[in-house]
Amino acid sequence: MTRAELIHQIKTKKSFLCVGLDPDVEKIPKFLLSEDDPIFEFCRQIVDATADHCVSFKPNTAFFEAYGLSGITSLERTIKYIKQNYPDHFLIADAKRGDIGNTSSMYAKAFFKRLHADAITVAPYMGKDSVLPFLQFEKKWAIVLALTSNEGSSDFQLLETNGHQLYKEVLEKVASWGTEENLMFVVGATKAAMFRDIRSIVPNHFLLVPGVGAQGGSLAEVCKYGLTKDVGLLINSSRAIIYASNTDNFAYAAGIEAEKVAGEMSVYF
Ligand code: NUP
Repeated sequence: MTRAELIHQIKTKKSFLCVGLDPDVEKIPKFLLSEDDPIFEFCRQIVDATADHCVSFKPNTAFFEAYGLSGITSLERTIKYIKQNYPDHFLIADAKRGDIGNTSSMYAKAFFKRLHADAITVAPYMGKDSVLPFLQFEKKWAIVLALTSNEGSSDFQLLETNGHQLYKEVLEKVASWGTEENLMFVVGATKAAMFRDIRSIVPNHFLLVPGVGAQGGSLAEVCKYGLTKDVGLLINSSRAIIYASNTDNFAYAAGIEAEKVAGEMSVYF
């Protein structure tokens, strides 16, 4: 998907919500467990119920890989279902890959060619040759971790280096490896106070922002400095939406929750 297509979707829907698909058999409604593929069935129903209110879906691969081969099949089926039924939604594989160049090339092939994801999250720790292979595919995106939402983000990302914090070095350097058409950054919603600094380094890049909902980040705080003229934000919420209820009406409840977040976003248009 191109940047222009993504922006068009966002402006048409007045939403920059990304629904995170983090399926967990311990948490999904029990009645789904009798299905042949409960994980896929859960995701399918969540996708159908929330698609009108979001512009993006983000399956986190860990929640599929945890079930081995059947989990990988559920992931493939989920992505295929989204691509077939909601081709205008931006599909992010949250896999946080990155390795020596030839290995990263295989990861890129796996997620872009085999799974047909639009984007993959990438850890920048191994440097330029580990990130570049993800930037070689037309209309595909690398979303590089800059300042993550978790507590441990301060262990490395906030360390002073070259006169500023490491995450700023990541933003500056990685931005020079790609373009605003194929590169985004992950910045946690729990780090809203830092968005002003972040926008001074990457004024136009899209930011994928997890951490609202279950992790307590504030949409309004993120928007204050994070929004650009092209919106420039994809705000992810996973648990708060997909586990809004675990009754028979779980999908409906997820839809209501997604609609609520999208409603909060609509005031910015
Ligand atoms: O910094 C990050 N924080 C984060 O939570 C980068 C991420 N990719 N994530 C992911 O976003 C996390 O692994 C999970 O899939 C989702 C947030 O889920 P929730 O807290 O909204 O349930």
